[in-house]
Amino acid sequence: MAAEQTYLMVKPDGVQRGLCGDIISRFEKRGLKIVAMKFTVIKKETAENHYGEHKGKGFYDSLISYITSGPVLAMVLEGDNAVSVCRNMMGKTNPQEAPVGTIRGDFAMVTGMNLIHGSDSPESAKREISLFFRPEELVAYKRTADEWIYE
Ligand code: DAT
Ligand code: MG
Repeated sequence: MAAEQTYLMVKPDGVQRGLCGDIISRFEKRGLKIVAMKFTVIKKETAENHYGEHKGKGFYDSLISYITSGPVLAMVLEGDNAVSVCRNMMGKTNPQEAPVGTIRGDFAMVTGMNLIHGSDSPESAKREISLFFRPEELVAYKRTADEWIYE
């Protein structure tokens, strides 16, 4: 098992709709390890940094106001190929194209309210984790269940 970390975030619609527990639960049950978690309202500057790749696109302004409109649940999860495993669990960006069984495919209807963010590559994960967490906020511990999750 090569431990990889990824950044996940339940967006303001997920928090307001009371879906944090369901979403965390899916990742926990799959076998992802929780390394850090934070409930916070994102500052505009941080949001602009986080979504820098989308600056200039038509949806950028509404994306920034949506992601800063209320609290989010930010987390770092760890596991074998955690980035792609979590992306697959989230489903496509447009929830109407996301398969049933994914988070977006089960709980969301439109791209602008698609409930969850997840890093799209290990490089993005490193960048996003450092944007939202200080190194000492990542908790290193042995999880006894690992021997029943990984061969
Ligand atoms: P993802 O969140 O699946 O990584 P992304 O990085 O392409 O998708 O876009 C970031 C967010 O921006 C996405 O979750 C919702 C919003 N977004 C992307 N494309 C959009 C579009 N065409 N119209 C409205 N919002 C969009
Ligand atoms: Mg993205």
